[in-house]
Amino acid sequence: MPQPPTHALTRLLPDSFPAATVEAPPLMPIDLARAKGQHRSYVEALSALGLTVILLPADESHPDCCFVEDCVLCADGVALVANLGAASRRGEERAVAEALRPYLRLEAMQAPATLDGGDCLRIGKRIFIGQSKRTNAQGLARVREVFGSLGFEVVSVPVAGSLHLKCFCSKVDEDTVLLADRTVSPEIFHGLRVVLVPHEEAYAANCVAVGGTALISQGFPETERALHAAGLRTVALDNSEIRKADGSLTCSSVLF
Ligand code: CIR
Repeated sequence: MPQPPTHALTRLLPDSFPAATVEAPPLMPIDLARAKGQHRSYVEALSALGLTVILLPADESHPDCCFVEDCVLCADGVALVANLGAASRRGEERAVAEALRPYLRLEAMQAPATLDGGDCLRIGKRIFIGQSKRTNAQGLARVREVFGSLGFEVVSVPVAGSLHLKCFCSKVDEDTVLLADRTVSPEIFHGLRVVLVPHEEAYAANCVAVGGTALISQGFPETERALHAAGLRTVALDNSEIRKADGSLTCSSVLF
């Protein structure tokens, strides 16, 4: 079984963050100072989970650079460095890869393969890969090539109507997935305990859980209740400004 993470890689928000790539412009513009404050609280919360936090400097030429999750898929001592699905984001992965090099064996991905880490959900020895606008069949094939030989089963999951797979599901522990109702069939996760979140709270199905504590987005009471009923402690974080840039909680860290 994969080892629990000991480290969290994060990256500061650049001042250019309000120009982040978005599916639709937010109703209210991003408040940069608040966004930075929310990111600081997130980093502190990761540290309080017992993780050693690595904080990379921001890259002003990449407004989305804080969303480090998308740059890499890590499992069992290997980091597959992504060819990011959004052309505007390509290049973000370089600093992330260099920061991981001392800890993990790096593997590369070449075009036409594309992949965003937000489409990658590893639970136990299975890796679920969302097939979205950002992650294509060649990206999936590269994941199979790299991680199949390490004993992982790689499962393709169609993603329509959401940016990434993890916009509506995430790992709670090695036996449990948090999933928003009426997104994909729970059958995809056969053998796992599925904690269901009401469809209206789909955003909160993206949590960062380590050692029985889940960081969740603030303002989603049903999700909090469901996680408590499943035996988890929760820490609710205000993620409202990050959300305006289509970010969730997992996207701002790489756990390894
Ligand atoms: C993007 O569109 O790529 C960024 N604005 C948001 C990325 C969020 N990433 C994630 O949830 N893994």
